[in-house]
Amino acid sequence: HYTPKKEDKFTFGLWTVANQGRDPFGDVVRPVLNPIHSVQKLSELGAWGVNFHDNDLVPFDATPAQRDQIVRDFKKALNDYGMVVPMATTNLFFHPAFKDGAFTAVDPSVRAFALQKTMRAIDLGVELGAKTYVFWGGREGVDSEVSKDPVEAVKRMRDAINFLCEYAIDNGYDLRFALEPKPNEPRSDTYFPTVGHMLAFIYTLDHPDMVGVNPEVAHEHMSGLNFVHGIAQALEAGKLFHIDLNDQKGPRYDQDLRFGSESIKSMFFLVRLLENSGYDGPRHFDAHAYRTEDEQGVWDFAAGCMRTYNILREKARRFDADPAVQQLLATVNGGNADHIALLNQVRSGYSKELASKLRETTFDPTALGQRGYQYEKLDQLAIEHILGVR
Ligand code: GLT
Ligand code: MN
Ligand code: MN
Ligand code: MN
Repeated sequence: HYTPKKEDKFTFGLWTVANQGRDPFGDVVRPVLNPIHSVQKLSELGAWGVNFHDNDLVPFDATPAQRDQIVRDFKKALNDYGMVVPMATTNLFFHPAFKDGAFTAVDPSVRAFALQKTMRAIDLGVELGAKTYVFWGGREGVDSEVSKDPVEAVKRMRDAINFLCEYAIDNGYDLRFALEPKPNEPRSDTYFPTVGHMLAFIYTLDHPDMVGVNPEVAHEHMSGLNFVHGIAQALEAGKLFHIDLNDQKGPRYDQDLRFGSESIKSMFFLVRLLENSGYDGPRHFDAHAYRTEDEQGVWDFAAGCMRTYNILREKARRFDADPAVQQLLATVNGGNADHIALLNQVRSGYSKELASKLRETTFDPTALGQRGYQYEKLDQLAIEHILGVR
């Protein structure tokens, strides 16, 4: 039952399996993958859908007639192989025109061109069924602080997102936007570097309800942050519109490793959180195969991402069902009944009576300081589940 099924809602970016292994020090190592071939292979492996940048599907310089032919063929492939396109996005980072960014570039022609390219890419995504539209900052940032006014950059990003929200509404599109943070790379500093920065920005927009986040494991780890906590805050705010699953070794360059291949413990808690939260969006993988792999290695990579997710999901279920875990968790979360009642009132809202009740309550800080929390025992149980001995 680790075998991926459509109802698991696994998706891959066309750019992930088609990654040819180019890096700053070496050229491509794998041939171009035809998007239709990727759709077929991913479907056979049990994926639910694919996502794409405009130019993963339609080349940057395609004519309108070529575009329409590509869309027709791709639609047929989706239909033939029973695949969906839940998300789409824009490539605003590859072409040299975007070397200083897109929506925040200093050159007004670049900023206006970026809006035009995104409107067209939104049309393309919606035509193929996308319900979520991702904005990854790409080159929105600086190498030298002298180059841009960082306050103006925030305003420019807001102008762009507000305008594009209106564009989607005006066209009657059933579409939500998901903003994807990353702290650096390809620029040495990117604006809106973390989930927290993005969440704060969203509430300054004209349509905050339409906009959420698309956090990526590797990107938060690059900032040295706890990904599970970032996801929890996004979920609690109703803002987890999409998620980019992969893995990463510490705060380095963006490694986009196979999901669950490195940070096994935090990925266990991530999957447990996602599954228990009722999140029902795509489980999207934004990762790629090692540069050492040939095409077969790419499909091994894709199968591995999905299989590891399902293994962790099963482990999380068993962990939560383990009586020893349940008993310890109940003990840990229990406590003084009067104080529980007080705190329930705190959550329901302030009152003068409650404030004076709280002021008059007596506590025993010495006893509180002497308490043992049994987290060693609890954590060891988690480790034993993860390592497969329970
Ligand atoms: C690129 C980037 C990813 C983004 C993709 C969407 S493109 O691969 O590294 O993190 O999610 O633009
Ligand atoms: Mn990503
Ligand atoms: Mn990444
Ligand atoms: Mn990436």
